[in-house]
Amino acid sequence: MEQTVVLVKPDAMQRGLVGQIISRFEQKGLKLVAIKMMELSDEVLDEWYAHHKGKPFFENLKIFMRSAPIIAMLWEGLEAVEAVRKLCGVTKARAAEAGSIRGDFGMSQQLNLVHASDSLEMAKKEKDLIFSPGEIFSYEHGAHPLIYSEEERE
Ligand code: FUP
Repeated sequence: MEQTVVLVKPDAMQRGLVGQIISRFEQKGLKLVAIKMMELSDEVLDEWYAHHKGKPFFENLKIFMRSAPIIAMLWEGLEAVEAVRKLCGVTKARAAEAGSIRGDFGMSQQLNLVHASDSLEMAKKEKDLIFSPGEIFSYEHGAHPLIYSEEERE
């Protein structure tokens, strides 16, 4: 099964939305395998947003991402990268689908509440940037037989 990284960004932390955001992933049937509160360093953010380096919003984006601690999580599930991106909604929150996290809680393109890995390759890179192996847990999810068919669990 795939693993994908989610960050609860500083705006969602400050607005007290951590519980509601985590609930979305739990309710979907994803399995939480790592979670921690942390501050992102300038170096990590340079790596994280390397594809935006040099763009006009880059420095402000880094300032925003360092304005409060964040919650980092690793969620596991079948085709989890795509499923989690859908739950988050498109980048510009005011255009995001109602029902998605950004669609339900936000209006901004930068203060858009959550980050989700955009590919399996990025998920692996982001996982290694954030978590050490000892912080990632392997366990049986008790509800899996009610969430996936037998073939899907193989
Ligand atoms: P996403 O994968 O949805 O997080 O979106 P991107 O990788 O395109 O953008 C990463 C972050 O850059 C966004 F969450 C917010 C920020 N951003 C801006 O601040 N302004 C922009 O014009 C585009 C992105």
